[in-house]
Amino acid sequence: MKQAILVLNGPNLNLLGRREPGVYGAHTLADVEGLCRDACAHHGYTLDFRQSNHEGVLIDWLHQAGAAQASGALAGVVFNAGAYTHTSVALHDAIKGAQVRVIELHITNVHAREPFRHHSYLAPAAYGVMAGFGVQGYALAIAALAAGPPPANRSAVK
Ligand code: CA2
Repeated sequence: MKQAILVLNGPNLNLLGRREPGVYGAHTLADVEGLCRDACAHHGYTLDFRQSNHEGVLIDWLHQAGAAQASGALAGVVFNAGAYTHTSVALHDAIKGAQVRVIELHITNVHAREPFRHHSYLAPAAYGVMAGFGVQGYALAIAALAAGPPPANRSAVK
């Protein structure tokens, strides 16, 4: 059976393409799901694509993802945690606790934006970080997960 890749989207990303197109572009979240589906198919994975505005729901999904990765059913997670990136110790703990391979993803280059977006609570727990490539970053992150196991300098948890 094919492995899955889980793409998680956090708060307000349901507004993509409908507000602030000058910042986030014109693509909707449905468009992003389509490009993720194509990228997963290209690399031989199935796609599980989700969005929630609720921190606890995202935490539950990360826990489930850890179990699915441990069973061999899941290759990893591409996670755009939105503003929770900059606030959530709970999501940091969830990634570590679930021992799940997560690529932190941002559509924009958060480091070129307001100072409050420069810090990520998730990055220290993440397998990798992708930022600033627009919605194509989702396809690039899926390619990174498909590229295989982490190099030796990364811990087993990540
Ligand atoms: O660049 C990204 O992908 C972000 O994760 C997007 C978050 C922001 O808080 C992060 O700093 C960077 C915001 C997601 C909300 O998306 C919207 C889309 C359209 C209109 C309003 C918000």
